[in-house]
Amino acid sequence: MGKIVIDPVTRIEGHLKIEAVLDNGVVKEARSSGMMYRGLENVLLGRDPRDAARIMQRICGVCPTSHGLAATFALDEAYGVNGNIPSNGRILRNLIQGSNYVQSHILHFYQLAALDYVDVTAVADYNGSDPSLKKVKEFIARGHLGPFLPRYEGDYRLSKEENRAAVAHYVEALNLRRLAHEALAVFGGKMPHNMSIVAGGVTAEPTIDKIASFYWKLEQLSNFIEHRYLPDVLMVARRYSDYFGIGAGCKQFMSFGVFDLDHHPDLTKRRRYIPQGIVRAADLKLRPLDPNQITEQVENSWYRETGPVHPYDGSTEPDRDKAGAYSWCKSPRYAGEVMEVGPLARMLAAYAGGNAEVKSQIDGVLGQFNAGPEVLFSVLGRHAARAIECKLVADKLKQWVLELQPGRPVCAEYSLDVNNRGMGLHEAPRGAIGHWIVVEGGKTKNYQAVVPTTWNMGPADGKGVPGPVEQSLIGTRVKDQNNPFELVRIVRSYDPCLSCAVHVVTPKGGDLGRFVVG
Ligand code: NFE
Ligand code: MG
Repeated sequence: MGKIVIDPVTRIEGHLKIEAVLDNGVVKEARSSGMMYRGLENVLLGRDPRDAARIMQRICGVCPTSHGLAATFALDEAYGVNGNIPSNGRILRNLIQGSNYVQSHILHFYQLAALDYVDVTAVADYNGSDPSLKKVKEFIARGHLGPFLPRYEGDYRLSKEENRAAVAHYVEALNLRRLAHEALAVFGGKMPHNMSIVAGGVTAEPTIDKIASFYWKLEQLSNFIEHRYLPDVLMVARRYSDYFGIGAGCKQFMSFGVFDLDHHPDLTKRRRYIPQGIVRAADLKLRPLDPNQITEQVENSWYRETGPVHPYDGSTEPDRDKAGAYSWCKSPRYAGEVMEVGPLARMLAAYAGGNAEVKSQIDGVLGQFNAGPEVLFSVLGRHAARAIECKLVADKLKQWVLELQPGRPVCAEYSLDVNNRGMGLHEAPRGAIGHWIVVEGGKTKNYQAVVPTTWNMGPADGKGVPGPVEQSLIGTRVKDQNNPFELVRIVRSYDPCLSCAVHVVTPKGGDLGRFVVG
């Protein structure tokens, strides 16, 4: 028996610790711990509810748009405008959110995950004229492996030329990510933390020059995704094809659906480009989602015990001394069950829901590997799903921006003085995101957010069932315990973001207590 502790796992967002107990080189037990308490607490209580769409974005600089939009969907319902968002408002929300997807997926592959497969030191003796590679070579010559660390040794499988090409794309990706931020800002005002998405619609007016500017940026992004990102993922998949059989996880998937195609007031009935629902590996059927089945529990989390509670009734009272607890993440469950969320869940939902574009892309990739859908439940399945989604979303954005109608309304009117509540469900780049707000006398009375990384990285629940990442780690053979490539490749395939997961909003106020972390 041996134990591997990776703390922190770097090249992700936020502070994550992974512990794996090995028996004969195979992971027998695994723990995923959110290690940073953030304390973005209590700020919404008693405030104008509309502030949620701005303040909740501060949970995370990577996916603020998703939090802003989840808050806005909840506000749409609370203000009773959820059925009359103008078409321009709906489309502009999709464009702002979609730009963030594209940026986030490119970031995940190149800057975060690729270096588990691409050996950056292949550039150390580069003598050619590519300016990006010359720059990286200078970095290495100064003795700085800086942003490329940490790296393990012994399982880099690409040729020197492949490594160098991928490193050049790493640098190119930085520029393309900036372009995606600029695309978001065309209608969102700025990134991070857009100022445009508000209850009722958006504040940005579509104009011909903005439409052209957005389209041109997406054209370049779509080219990069098609000619760099997708081929690079496939190259990694060919060289590391054993990772189609590693990191399966819970094999139950949930999507809240994203990119509205109509204005149905009920979010569970709204038509969305990526559909809502539950998919299990066993039959790949899309089943409807009942938001009342969502609960969070804190059996193994550093919060005062409450049992499973629906987010409308949720609370967040830290208890750092709680016996047996090991994470600042809670354990969200759907109908009491673990669910994996993220691009793989969404692509499976779209695949099972009969989306022809998704089906053709996924079948195309599977065909290249002579494999059936079962290989999708894996490290490489997650990377492939993310890249395919990135391509499809970029292409859709180009189509949707041309559906805008300059001069037509972007926002609906509504009264601020309400007693109501609202639920905002959609999908952040990393998966299903939900915000729940209770408004009384025109002020925020209660607020809860349940986010993707909590679903994926959360600890075991009260029944002892481990979270999705923990399940992915258990049963994995680690070839070299000093270089646990398998473990970090599994964890990073989920694209974890701990700053999203440990946001800590206390709905009822009160003392948050004293914290000792570490
Ligand atoms: Ni901080 Fe986030 C996304 C959300 S993940 S990146 O995508 O919500 O928990
Ligand atoms: Mg929460």
